[in-house]
Amino acid sequence: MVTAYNTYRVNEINKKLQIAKFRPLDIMVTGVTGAGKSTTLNTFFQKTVAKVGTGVEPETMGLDTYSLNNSIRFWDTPGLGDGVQQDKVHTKKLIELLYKTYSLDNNTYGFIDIALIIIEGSNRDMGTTYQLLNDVIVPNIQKDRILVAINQADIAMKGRHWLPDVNKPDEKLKSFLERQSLSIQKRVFETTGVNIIKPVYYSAEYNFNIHKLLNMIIDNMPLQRRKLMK
Ligand SMILES: Nc1nc2c(ncn2[C@@H]2O[C@H](COP(=O)(O)OP(=O)(O)OP(=O)(O)O)[C@@H](O)[C@H]2O)c(=O)[nH]1
Ligand SMILES: [Mg+2]
Repeated sequence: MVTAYNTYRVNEINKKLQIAKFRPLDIMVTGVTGAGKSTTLNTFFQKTVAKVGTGVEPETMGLDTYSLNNSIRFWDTPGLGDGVQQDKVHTKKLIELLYKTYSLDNNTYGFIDIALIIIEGSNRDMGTTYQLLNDVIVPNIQKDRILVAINQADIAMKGRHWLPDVNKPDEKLKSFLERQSLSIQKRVFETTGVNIIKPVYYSAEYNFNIHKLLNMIIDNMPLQRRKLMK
């Protein structure tokens, strides 16, 4: 299915990539298991089989990639919170992806440009999200390359106050989500020391606020290649 997201702000994206002198933008999508990472990407994009970009090719890492107009490539990753042993394996994979490099003009750069952390609207398993941030994300990628988004806005209040006919939250749920977004921003700062941009809330399942998620990414696209953390 081709959606309008394929062309959404595409000129701006391309302009930024021209300034940055690289393409595509590579985004690692992480979050606890069941947060809706895969659903989010399915909502956005067609799965890509074709390789994207020039010069820099991803190795197979057993991870699915999705791309938008040869401009932004998303890396779907397995979620944490499925058991200690699994988490160890998945954590290793995430860190490997964050340390995946490419060389250009005698410099080495990180392959992943942005880490996007997806949280569930119901706030289930926030402990695992903070663990993910503290153990995997924050030590291994620059703070200004970390974005957080809240999915499953429709069931944040257990399905109450969602208006299915118009596909959006009522005022109560909306203000709940607003408060939640601010409180997550605050708690992320308290727990990890990272001052994230206020998370957008959306519903991948019901295609609500997906543009806002894209806006957050496009507005915060880095204009430089990523140096590796020492
Ligand atoms: N109500 C609702 N359900 C959602 C939403 N997004 C995802 N889901 C459901 O949540 C479940 C998990 O979604 P996935 O996309 O598989 O989650 P994931 O983060 O990729 O999970 P892992 O691959 O296990 O890490 C599925 O049953 C989805 O249909 C949403 O916005 N609203
Ligand atoms: Mg998944």
